[in-house]
Amino acid sequence: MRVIDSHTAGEPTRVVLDGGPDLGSGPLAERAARLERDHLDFCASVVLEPRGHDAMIGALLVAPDDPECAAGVIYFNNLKNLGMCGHATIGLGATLAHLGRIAPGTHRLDTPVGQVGFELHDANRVSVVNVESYRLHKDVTVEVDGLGAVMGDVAWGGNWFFLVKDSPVALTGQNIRALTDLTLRIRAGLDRAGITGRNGAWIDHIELFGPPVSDTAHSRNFVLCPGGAYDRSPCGTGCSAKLACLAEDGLLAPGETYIQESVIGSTYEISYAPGRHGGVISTVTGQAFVTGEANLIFNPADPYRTGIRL
Ligand code: PYC
Repeated sequence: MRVIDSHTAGEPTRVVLDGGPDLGSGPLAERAARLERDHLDFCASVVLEPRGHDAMIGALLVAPDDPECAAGVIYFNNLKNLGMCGHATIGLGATLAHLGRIAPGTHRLDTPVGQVGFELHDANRVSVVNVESYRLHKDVTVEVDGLGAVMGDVAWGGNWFFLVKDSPVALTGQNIRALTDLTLRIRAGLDRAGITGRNGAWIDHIELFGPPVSDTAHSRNFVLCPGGAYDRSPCGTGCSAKLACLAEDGLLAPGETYIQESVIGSTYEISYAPGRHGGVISTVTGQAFVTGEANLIFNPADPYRTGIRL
């Protein structure tokens, strides 16, 4: 199986070029559901140790449903497919450029949650134009073990997020464990209370905000991903969810640039235009770097060929 690794603002992506499971044809949402139902061993084997690690996001390249798109892509971690993934789309743009498959300019991608656009500015810099993002609920209170009531918004940015404005724990590298523990408890509280996204969807990403460290940034975040790892980047879909909230609260005008900093200090430039259904169409710009090209080997005698799963 041929893969190309990259990182976007510190967050890793592994693009699977060939050798992945045959998911058939048709809408990407159906193919992504097949991946999650029948091929979780494949997903875990690509992204988990000993070949990967828990922060890694896989990107399975497939034929697009719409031939106008540069590619179809299904993002996944070890647990599930991700509807959309901002950092991995930036990583995929840089990877396709590295392979000589695309030139600078605008391109479209088919994803399970709809088509997204991206602009390749140069070998590393990519702007993603995400699916329409919106806030579903404002100021939802959730009871969190060991902490009490925490208030946040529920918003869609291509994945479901619970966004907490003022993190009760400082957003520093030294606090990663405490932040991970806190966000896992917030997510458990949401699950207990039956608080979900639209149509009962699991809110699998928790996003905490606090003051930025850099003078040029507007905010810093910490994002818990579905598998329990934290996002090293400012999280593209999390930025889209946040923009939907800022727009609805009248705190950011269309076209205005906002700099979102991650817990490791990497940044995205983000902005939005009004969407057609009352939400926002966000643009997330960041840099990705290819870090390796590899052939993954799956030896039937290897007891951990499908990843270490405890
Ligand atoms: O950038 O959208 C994103 C993302 C989701 C999970 C990890 N990164």
